[in-house]
Amino acid sequence: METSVPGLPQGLRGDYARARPDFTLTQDMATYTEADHATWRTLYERQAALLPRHAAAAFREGLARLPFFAEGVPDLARVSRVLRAATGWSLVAVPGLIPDDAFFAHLAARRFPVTHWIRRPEELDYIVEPDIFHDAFGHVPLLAQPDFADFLEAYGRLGEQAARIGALKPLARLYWHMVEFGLIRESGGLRAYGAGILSSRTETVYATESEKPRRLRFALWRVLRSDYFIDDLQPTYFVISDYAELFAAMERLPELLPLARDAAPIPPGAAAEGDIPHRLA
Ligand code: HBI
Ligand code: FE
Repeated sequence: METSVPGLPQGLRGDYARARPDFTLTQDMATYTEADHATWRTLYERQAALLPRHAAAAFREGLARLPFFAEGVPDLARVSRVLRAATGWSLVAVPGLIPDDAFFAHLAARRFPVTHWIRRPEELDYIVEPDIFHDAFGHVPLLAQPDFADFLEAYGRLGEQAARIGALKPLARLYWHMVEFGLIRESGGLRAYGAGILSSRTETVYATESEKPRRLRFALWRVLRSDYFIDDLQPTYFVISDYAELFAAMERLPELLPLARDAAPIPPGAAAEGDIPHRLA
């Protein structure tokens, strides 16, 4: 289904014609085949085996609130009931990536957009566009963590402001590095909480154990200028000590966004002045 929607790349897989003006659509559980549920279970079981050693405690705690995730593609309305009770967040089904302004508006209202389709069996290990496994398995568990839930709403609120001053790029970097590929230092060592990491078998191990990538202490000004690859393992990861650090950083964004918009980007994997390395124990 080829589609062309202003603000989106060409050729996205989802059925955008079926979406409402806010890009939401109704998830129809009857449309998932047994193969879809089997794909979900295979991906779930692969990742579940890695979580005790590699995933942040908050991710594991969030997932424990969703035991039905082990059974197959989840009913988003059922997940929303659990999330609303925890942090007031809910999920909305979307056809896939949606334009920035719609995306920010949903986050600002504590609604997380979740792609309704799942990848094909032959795409098990790598997929270009986020599917329901990336969005629901990767992003949802942390929405039950109060500080992270607050941060993501605040992030959404800043999106509208950033769009007005042409500073979406630094904001997208913040999302990429700290929502998709964030690491956290816990008593048990270095753990992953980012959705892009925890929805990928290879990156879950690489991000937390490989000697190859650069790992730096989270610093907002550094992250806002740090460019990234979208189709490879990350050469640089940023490490927080707690999720409140992310929420606290939001109050400096209005001041830093225009500066980061005009600053020279830091290439993926490069070192920069003032970097504080996080050393693997
Ligand atoms: N749309 N459905 C969906 N999911 C995302 O994660 C997403 C998006 N649109 C834009 C976007 N992310 C990024 O540009 C954010 O940095 C805003
Ligand atoms: Fe994502």
